[in-house]
Amino acid sequence: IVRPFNEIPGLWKNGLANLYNFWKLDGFRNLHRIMLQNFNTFGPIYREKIGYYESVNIINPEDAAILFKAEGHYPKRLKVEAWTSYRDNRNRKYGVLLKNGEDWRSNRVILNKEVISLKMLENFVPLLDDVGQDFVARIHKKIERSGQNKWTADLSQELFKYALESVSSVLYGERLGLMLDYIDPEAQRFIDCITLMFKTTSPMLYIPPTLLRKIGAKVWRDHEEAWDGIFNQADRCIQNIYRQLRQETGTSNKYPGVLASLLMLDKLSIEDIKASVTELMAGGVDTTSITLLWTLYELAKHPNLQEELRAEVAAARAESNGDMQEMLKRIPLVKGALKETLRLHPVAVSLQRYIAEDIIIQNYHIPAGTLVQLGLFAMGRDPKVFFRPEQYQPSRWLRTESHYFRSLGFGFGPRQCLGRRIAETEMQIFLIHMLENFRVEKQRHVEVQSTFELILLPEKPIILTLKPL
Ligand code: HEM
Ligand code: 2DC
Repeated sequence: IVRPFNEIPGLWKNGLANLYNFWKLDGFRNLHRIMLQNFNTFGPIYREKIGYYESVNIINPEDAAILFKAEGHYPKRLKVEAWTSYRDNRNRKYGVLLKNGEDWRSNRVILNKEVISLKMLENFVPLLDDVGQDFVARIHKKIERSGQNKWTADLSQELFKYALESVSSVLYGERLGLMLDYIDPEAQRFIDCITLMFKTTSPMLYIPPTLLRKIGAKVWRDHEEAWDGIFNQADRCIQNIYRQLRQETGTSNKYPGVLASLLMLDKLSIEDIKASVTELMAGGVDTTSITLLWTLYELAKHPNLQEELRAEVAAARAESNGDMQEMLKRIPLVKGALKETLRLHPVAVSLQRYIAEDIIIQNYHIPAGTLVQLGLFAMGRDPKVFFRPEQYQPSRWLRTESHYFRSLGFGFGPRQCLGRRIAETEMQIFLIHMLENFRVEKQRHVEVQSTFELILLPEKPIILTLKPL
């Protein structure tokens, strides 16, 4: 017999009291740990209301399958009101990230061909390979200048620049020059604005931004300023390409980048193109850079694994005569390492959908329209889902261990991450070049946890040492 919605365990009766307790637990930064704890207390399904944010939470891959089968024709995620409010106030269009319904679908179908189709990889790979080579050259220079034949640092700023340079070269078909010694201060400001934008979003998941705006709260003002910085810089890059395109007469065979391709295709309005390209540029910085930082950290913790990966890369290089696209087909363990990083250190703490139809999960009835969240961080660490989840084991993704609804770091289905192919390729190329050039080491006995600033970030700086091979 199916139990009713109202009998799902959890704290969902008093949103304000729950918000107060959440705030006392420093929940704005501990969301992932609180979710983990809730699954321990209530079991594999619980209902929750914090402030005005209400959801049903699940953890099992089999239940995730039920959730995604009910996502409907127009899958819809949690509405991040801080992001929509900003655009509403500034009269800016939503891009694919924030659109819904038919408007989302028609834009997404066109963007898919230019951004996430496998066919585009042959265009992206040479651009990303160049950035990877320049990054390695930059690190060699740092090592030389240190005079110690090694370089010890918090690599996050370097990785932000690598990520922005990579995604920009794909979007605009040209380089920003972030691998040089002196970089455009506007580009640095763009990077800082993205971090601030994410950080100021998380409290506004629970407290309506319109309210915070009315009372002139600092968090809203900072948020607005961060998006202003992001849009201004993206506008400058977009205008620049737009101008070049109008002046150009001859046709060259060179791949012109995602933006120019979309403009020439002429299937989306210029305003729609601008909105989505801005989101792609902003979405392409902290996500991949932090995932790479966590991967280097894990490789530093596991020197034998690091050597195994290096051997795989060397063999792939030899077999493919240095052709990068061929190489990418021969590095299953490197790809497993990236999956393993996203299992233990996912960018997104959860995946969510407003379900399009009634479903039954764990024998509870859940009505259509409910926000259902899959706890991705919690699932990645659940011993019922992953054998010895605390161990970083890239090879688990090569073995017969079930992968069914377990590799969800980029989301699922037609609403999954649009930047996925760019992100994966950029990260694989990065690891290839790093493994071919440096040994990564860390100080002993330093464990780093995650903190929630809308995306999950390392709670303190990760200090690594790079030594030339
Ligand atoms: C959406 C993860 C990198 C742009 C998403 C979602 C996740 C995600 C979980 C939600 C998917 C869903 O609801 O099913 C990641 C991870 C990344 C990454 C783990 C890197 C390690 C990127 C990059 C870009 C990007 C590099 C841009 C080039 C987007 C956009 C969406 C999205 C535009 C919204 C798509 C839509 O609503 O149709 N990402 N992402 N992401 N991501 Fe990423
Ligand atoms: C954060 O409870 C926790 O890819 C919330 O590149 C639920 C939630 C909703 C939407 C998620 C968000 C979480 C984490 C960050 C995500 C976002 C959707 C897209 C975004 C996963 C899980 C991200 C990082 C995009 C951001 C692009 C943007 C800055 C232009």
